[in-house]
Amino acid sequence: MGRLCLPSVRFNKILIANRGEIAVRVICACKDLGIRTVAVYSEADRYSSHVRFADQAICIGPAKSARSYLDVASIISAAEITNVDAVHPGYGFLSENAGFAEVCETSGLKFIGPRPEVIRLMGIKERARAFMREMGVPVLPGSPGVLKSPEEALELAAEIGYPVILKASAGGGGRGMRIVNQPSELPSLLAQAQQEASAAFGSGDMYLEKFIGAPRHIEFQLLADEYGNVEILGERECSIQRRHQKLLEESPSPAVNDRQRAEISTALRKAIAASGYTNAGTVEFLMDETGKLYFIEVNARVQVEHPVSEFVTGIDIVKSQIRIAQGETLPEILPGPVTLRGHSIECRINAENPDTFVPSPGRITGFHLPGGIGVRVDTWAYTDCVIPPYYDSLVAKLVTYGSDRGEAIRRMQRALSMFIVEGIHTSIPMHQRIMADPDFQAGNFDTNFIKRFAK
Ligand code: MV4
Repeated sequence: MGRLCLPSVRFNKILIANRGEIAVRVICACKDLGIRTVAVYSEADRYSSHVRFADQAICIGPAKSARSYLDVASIISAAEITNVDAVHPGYGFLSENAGFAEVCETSGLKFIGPRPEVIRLMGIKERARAFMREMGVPVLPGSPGVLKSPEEALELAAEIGYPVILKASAGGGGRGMRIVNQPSELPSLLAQAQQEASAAFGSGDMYLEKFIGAPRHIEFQLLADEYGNVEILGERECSIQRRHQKLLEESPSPAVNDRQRAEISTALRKAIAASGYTNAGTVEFLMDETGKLYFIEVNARVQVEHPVSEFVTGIDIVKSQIRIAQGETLPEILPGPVTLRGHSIECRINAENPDTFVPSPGRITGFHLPGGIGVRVDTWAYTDCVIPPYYDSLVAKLVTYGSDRGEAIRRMQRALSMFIVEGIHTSIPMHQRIMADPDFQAGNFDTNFIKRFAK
């Protein structure tokens, strides 16, 4: 019996088109796979640890992202000079840029992510929404497509009931949204939002949804190979965030039960397979006050918070991304059926004032990492490193695992108390307050939770 021969290749060398902890995380996966690595860095990151840990490193430009980590020509040149087989985009920067994925492919480089046309489709939020609805994934009541006129918007809003939310088709992640409480406000808010969206995203297309005032943000992690196999790796609870910046994530969500998880996973497996989506991705949902889940958008990249899913599934998501891109099948990559076991929590340790959230770049003069059973730290920082002011303020991700949520919380409290960062402000004290909060401990919170912690 001959096994079906699939066109899988082995990468010899991968370029990581990113910086910080995620660049280090991708280097770890490459080392585990025996694949050599090329780091790219800006002039501000000459002494960053991703440069040190990669087999080769190339400077791609000045500190400003637009002239380095977002400079497609510089990155492609670096890939050609170093003769890599593939490019891992990490998160942020060029990770969801369909044009970049396309240039990689036309340059003979495998882009470790979905195909360009699928990235493009998922970036048009109203089309992703229509697609999911057709596939039987629950979506919020809303417009069938792009709003054609203020009159149509008023008609739809009257049917749905106020409040409604206007969203930019090309937006996402909270940009280009307007909440409308009554019909009288709608025409002017729509015009404002359209103008803002055209300026920011080059498209003023808007759509409309029923507004959920106190939602939980819950997202499902998936892996899809290049042969139509899809696996759902459970969900993450991401409601504790401020201004669309997540601060803490966990898996599983305290608000999702086994039946609901199974229902959503079944619907998503079918929808994702039909969409032609490949590699790793996340499907975001909002949970309303009655506990129902509604699709909102797809993130076509690996996310900051992927380690909590790794802890509860035992699956290395970044390694899986690389193996999928090599043409391997999910049955080859995954050890057996996907099961969720125990509980994991991630605290984002940011260089910022824990009360005001004001960024706090500068030199770390003293640094000690926690460890011990059930603790993982993903970081690029070290004693005497300098946090540049040009990029996001994520210094480390502190992730704990426990056999249940209580154990994961206690281990987080232990690890936070043993995490020492001197010379800059960090969000560690804020996380200590969250861990001690009775509502957090009870799993009783929504996206408005953090308002109580901001001064
Ligand atoms: C919503 C919403 C309420 N109702 N959509 C913000 C991020 C983007 N992905 C979608 N967002 C929201 N969409 C409807 N129909 C509230 C938000 C929202 C939010 C969502 C998740 C996490 C934090 C949030 C904070 C403010 C608003």
